[in-house]
Amino acid sequence: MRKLAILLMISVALVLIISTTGCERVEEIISGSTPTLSPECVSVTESIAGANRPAGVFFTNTVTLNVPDHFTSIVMTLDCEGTNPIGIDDEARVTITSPSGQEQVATINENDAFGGSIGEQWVLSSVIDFEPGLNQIKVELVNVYAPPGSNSASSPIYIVVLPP
Ligand SMILES: [Ca+2]
Ligand SMILES: [Ca+2]
Repeated sequence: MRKLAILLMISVALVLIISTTGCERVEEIISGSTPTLSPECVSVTESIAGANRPAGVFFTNTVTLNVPDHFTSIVMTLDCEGTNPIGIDDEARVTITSPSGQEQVATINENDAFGGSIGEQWVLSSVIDFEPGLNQIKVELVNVYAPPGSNSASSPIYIVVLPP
């Protein structure tokens, strides 16, 4: 009876050792398969529903973008695909701090009181000289025209580096 108990304990221990080793192997495979070719993409905000807000900044977020040595453009889009432009009522004030400490400011998606476009609407790299490395990007969404009713809103905003 005692021999049987010892045998049982040994087999339980063996099963534990084998299953633990198996788990480690699975983890290794999962971390090893992480895709490395996808372009850099950071989320600034999910969509912000239309509402009546006073004129001024109604949303702020600061993100970090890793800019590679070579890229085609850096865009502000609805998702990480980098093809569908953002839409903001009214505009984004973007402040970029480069790795060297240089600060640049740009207004993106500006419009007049009738919705007509003014200036750069979504291609951030057309108005900002990006340095390779970690760039800090502060995005402030501004309600410029604030008539009665729904007067401020935003689509989702992602900042995407399009590779060469
Ligand atoms: Ca706009
Ligand atoms: Ca507005």
